[in-house]
Amino acid sequence: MFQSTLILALLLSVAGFPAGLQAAAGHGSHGSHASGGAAATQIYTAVGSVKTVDSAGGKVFISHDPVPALKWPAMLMGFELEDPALAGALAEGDRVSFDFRVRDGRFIILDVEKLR
Ligand SMILES: [Cu+2]
Repeated sequence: MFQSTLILALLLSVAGFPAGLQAAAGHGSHGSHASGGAAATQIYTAVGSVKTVDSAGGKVFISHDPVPALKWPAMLMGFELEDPALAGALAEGDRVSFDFRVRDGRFIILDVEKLR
């Protein structure tokens, strides 16, 4: 009786270690753009230069500056536009600040603002 109580107490203390130690989402190399699923609802902001606008596909390729919150280096990558109409306001060479969300390995721009 005493022993099983002691074991239970030990189990509880082991289970109580800090649970916040999740691995950071790995961006991987420039090519892979892997993402963790932990922060699906978080919105990130980045700055970059528009390289290609795919209006029909609702996508835009942006050469973005580093994104410290995601441990991303600067790189050229594709983003989807949550509202494809956003593509109409963008042109190659635009310097933009944009908000995006990471969901299921996809990078979805919610809002774009032209700089200067
Ligand atoms: Cu990137």
